[in-house]
Amino acid sequence: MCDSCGCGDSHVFPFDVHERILAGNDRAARHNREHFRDHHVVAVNLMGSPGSGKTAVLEATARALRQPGSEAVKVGVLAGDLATDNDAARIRAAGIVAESITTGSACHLDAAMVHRGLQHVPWRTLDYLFIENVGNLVCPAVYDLGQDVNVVALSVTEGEDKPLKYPTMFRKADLVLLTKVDLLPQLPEVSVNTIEHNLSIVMPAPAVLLVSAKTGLGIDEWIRWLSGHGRLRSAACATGAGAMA
Ligand SMILES: Nc1nc2c(ncn2[C@@H]2O[C@H](COP(=O)(O)OP(=O)(O)OP(=O)(O)O)[C@@H](O)[C@H]2O)c(=O)[nH]1
Ligand SMILES: [Mg+2]
Repeated sequence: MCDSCGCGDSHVFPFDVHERILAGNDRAARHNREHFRDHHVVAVNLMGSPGSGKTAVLEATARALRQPGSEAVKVGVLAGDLATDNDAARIRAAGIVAESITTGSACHLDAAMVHRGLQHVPWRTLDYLFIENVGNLVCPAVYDLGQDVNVVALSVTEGEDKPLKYPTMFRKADLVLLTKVDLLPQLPEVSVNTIEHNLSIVMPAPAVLLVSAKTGLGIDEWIRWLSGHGRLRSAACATGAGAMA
């Protein structure tokens, strides 16, 4: 149970109290968004189930950005976690500046937490700020953080029906990263077509990339997709990857 939102349970917080919490969050999110716009930082809210591969994608992104032509792109991470610094430590080890936002009992990040987190990363100097949300397919979708784009990591091991069962998050996604595709040969019962079909039912503008943080498959495409949303465009062109249409 999340102490701050009551996870939408009207026995914990009546509807009007929950509405006020969200209104306050929206104000803080607008403030964050103004910061990001003023400093030309593209903020990416990376969401998904626990263990869907969010941190692994960020590690793979860090590795890809070390390639010639991409080093000039400045990237940082705020990693939401209930209790540990594990994810931020992994990302720092991969060569990207990263700090944890420790939420305690909260099952999602909110805009005020992100604002406080900004004090610990040199965000004004970044081209991209990735905000790895707490692993959860429900609550993070409700809280605007001031991000420019929402990305959801959905792993091939989670079940083909997850977009239909947790539509709110997928409805808000600008992109779904279908992760751990290197495992597909071991999962003959999993159909990528079915997952894509289910995503097409709930996403207003379906956009899916198949990636493997383990093999690196799809990571260039992911970086090309990011290039369509900010300054990675020039780096992608420099490496011959080209800009996303
Ligand atoms: N085979 C394979 N395993 C992966 C891949 N990506 C992540 N994993 C594994 O999946 C597990 C979870 O990955 P994480 O990156 O920690 O997942 P996460 O979404 O950040 O997890 P939380 O932050 O706890 O929600 C780890 O054991 C990873 O090694 C992948 O592309 N292929
Ligand atoms: Mg993680």
